[in-house]
Amino acid sequence: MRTFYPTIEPFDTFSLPVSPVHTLYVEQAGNPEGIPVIFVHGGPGGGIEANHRRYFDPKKWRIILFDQRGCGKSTPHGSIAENTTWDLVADMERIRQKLTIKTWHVFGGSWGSTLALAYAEKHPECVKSLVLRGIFLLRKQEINWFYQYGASEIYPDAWDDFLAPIPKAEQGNLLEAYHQRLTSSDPVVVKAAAKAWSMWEGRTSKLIPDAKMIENFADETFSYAFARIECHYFYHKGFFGEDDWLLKNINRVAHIPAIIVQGRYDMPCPVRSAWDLHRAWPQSQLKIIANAGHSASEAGIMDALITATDAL
Ligand code: STX
Repeated sequence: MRTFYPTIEPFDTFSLPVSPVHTLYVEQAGNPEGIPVIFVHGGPGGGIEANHRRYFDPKKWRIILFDQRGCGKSTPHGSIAENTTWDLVADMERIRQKLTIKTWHVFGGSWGSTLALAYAEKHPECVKSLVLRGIFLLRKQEINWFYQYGASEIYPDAWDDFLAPIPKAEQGNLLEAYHQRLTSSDPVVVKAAAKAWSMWEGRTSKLIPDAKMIENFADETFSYAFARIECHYFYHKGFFGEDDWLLKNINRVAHIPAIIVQGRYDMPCPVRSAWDLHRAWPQSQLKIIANAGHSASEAGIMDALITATDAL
């Protein structure tokens, strides 16, 4: 089984203003002369971590990572103004141009798979390959599964805590109820809702619960951006206009080599979506990990992801 490459520090970090509101944090690690790869993090609102650099051989790759609008070290923290899928796609182009990179490989998991696909379908000529994990197409059925009914049947204990901040009368539409609270002008209301929203995902993201990871999801600063930005994107249906936008436009990336890695027991992003994507995109390679959930750091998922980046 492949495991993480050694810890590395970035050789370059910078701030990139991308709109009157937002400035992004961007970093480069690995080999400055290496093959460019852009790492697309999850959430939306999750931010990058030092371990995200470790899915790539640092001798081979020029690894580019950035915090998407409103999260991690990007500013303003938790802002949902001027923050849509298409803003983030445009930001990736801004980063590519700023670094004078012609084409790059794109690596993303969970929401990172959503954004990577949206980017590739808009700018296929810039994309050399896609490595996608924990496929999330942001369709109504996926939002409903995780935030209304489905995953609730497998984690009823964690689900009760997710319901707790919402009165019974509003539980028929939890996305709406959470959206209202996460955009409230009362910081106490926002804070409680953000923690409950984020904990639900933290508690369901690994096949075997991981106390350290759950603690990270509960963190006040992290959960504020993560919950507000996720809920904003999901409430607006990912800004896709059509439920099936990513699948309908798959022909635009059909020729690009793609590896899909998916945990069989992924709760936030059930394997159905990886299957639907693979069926719509026969040239893609799908690897279902029999003993894994959602997280990129689970052993089988990590093994498949590093095997994939080594093979490219
Ligand atoms: N939301 C799942 C997602 O993108 C659809 C995601 N889950 N956890 C993460 O992202 C982080 C580990 C990046 C926080």
